[in-house]
Amino acid sequence: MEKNISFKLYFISLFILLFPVVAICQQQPENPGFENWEDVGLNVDEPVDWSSIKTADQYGGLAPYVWDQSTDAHSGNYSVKLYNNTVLGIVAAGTLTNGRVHAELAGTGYVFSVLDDARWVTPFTQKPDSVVVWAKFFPQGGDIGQVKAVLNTGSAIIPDAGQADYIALAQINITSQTSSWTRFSAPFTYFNSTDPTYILFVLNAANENAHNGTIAYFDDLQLIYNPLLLDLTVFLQGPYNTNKQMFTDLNPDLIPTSQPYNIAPWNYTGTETADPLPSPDIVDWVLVEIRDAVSAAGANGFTTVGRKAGLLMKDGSIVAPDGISMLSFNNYINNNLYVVVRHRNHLAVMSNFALAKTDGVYSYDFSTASDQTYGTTNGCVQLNTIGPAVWGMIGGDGNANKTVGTEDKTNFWSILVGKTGYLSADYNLDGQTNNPDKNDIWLKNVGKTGQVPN
Ligand SMILES: [Ca+2]
Ligand SMILES: [Ca+2]
Ligand SMILES: [Ca+2]
Repeated sequence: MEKNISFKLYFISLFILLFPVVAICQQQPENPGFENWEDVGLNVDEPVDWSSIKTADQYGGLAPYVWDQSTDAHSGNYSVKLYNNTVLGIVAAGTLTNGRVHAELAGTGYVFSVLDDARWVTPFTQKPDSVVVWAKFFPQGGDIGQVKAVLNTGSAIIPDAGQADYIALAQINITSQTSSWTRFSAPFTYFNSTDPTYILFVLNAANENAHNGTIAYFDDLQLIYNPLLLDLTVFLQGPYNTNKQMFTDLNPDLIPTSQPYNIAPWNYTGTETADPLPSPDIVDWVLVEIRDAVSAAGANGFTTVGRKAGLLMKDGSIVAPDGISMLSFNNYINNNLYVVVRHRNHLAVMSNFALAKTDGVYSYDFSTASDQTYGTTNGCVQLNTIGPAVWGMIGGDGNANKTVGTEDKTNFWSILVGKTGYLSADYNLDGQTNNPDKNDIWLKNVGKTGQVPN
């Protein structure tokens, strides 16, 4: 109780600190369920933000109807029905695009974006992992139903053997009759690291040499973004033992089964629990924060896009509350990803470098060098004296105010000394507050300040 009271008194001023968790939404296609339709002066309405060959840049008047609104929907009220149709002896393929159709009387039409006309272009800046559509398909003569999505820089067309201005392409092929609504997906293949500016889709009832009578129904187009997975390694000075291992003295009796960061100054309301604790190797809970910024210096608190509580293992890895999985975030990073790791009585650390993604996982090891931590030697401490240096988080901040100061002794350690439990002044995490916490941890660090940008 004493701890809680002093905590609250001390942190009145810190309550004003905000942790704005800004949700950067994952961009999706326009009108992806084909629920909204508009009269564009034709016998058949078009889905809003989509167009077909009657609104092509030329020959629209000659073109047959190859699309329709269908009440046979996967969800909602409508789907789009595309069908191959013959006029003047030529079979036109059922086609729909978020760009515009360029029609030719014979041979090679294509779809393209009209950059200065919102009807025929879709600005798009993110990098999805795959595209999904629900479809029913009734082919004739070997037709293949297709959905193609191209991330591009604005002048791309589909099809284009040279793939000019393509950044990524995803292509779904539906190769056989599919009588009930079925989910199809295809991954994006990225050709370079350029950021996209537009996305261009084309949905077709035929690949090439369309056969009359083929019908395709499409609904619920969706872009999929894989979860952001973190593989982090960090050590706490307090429980550090040797050889990149930490003691686990709080485990299992003293570590709470719910994440402990639901109080000031963290005010993290996540519902992570680990009951029972899934591993004897757990050292303690940590709070992991992801920031989306151009540079480390610019990665202040306002760039925070997500927070999760995780379990710190004795080998320095941080895992999800199940004790096995990597921490996972459903966030899209627009700029660069920086990671902050917080512990209840150590100074928080932030990655000095943007995290790189390898095989779908963002990995970062704070322990290998001091410059892995933002602020370098001001923000971390060397944990060993022999062998390759191991760097870790600075202990002794009992009131979690970003500074190891006198109050961490007088207002926390002095009050709790002699007590056993999960205590803020148990700086070496052995379950007791006593002289080693003061002499071995706090005293060595007094005056140090956390380097994570506010
Ligand atoms: Ca629909
Ligand atoms: Ca402090
Ligand atoms: Ca202790």
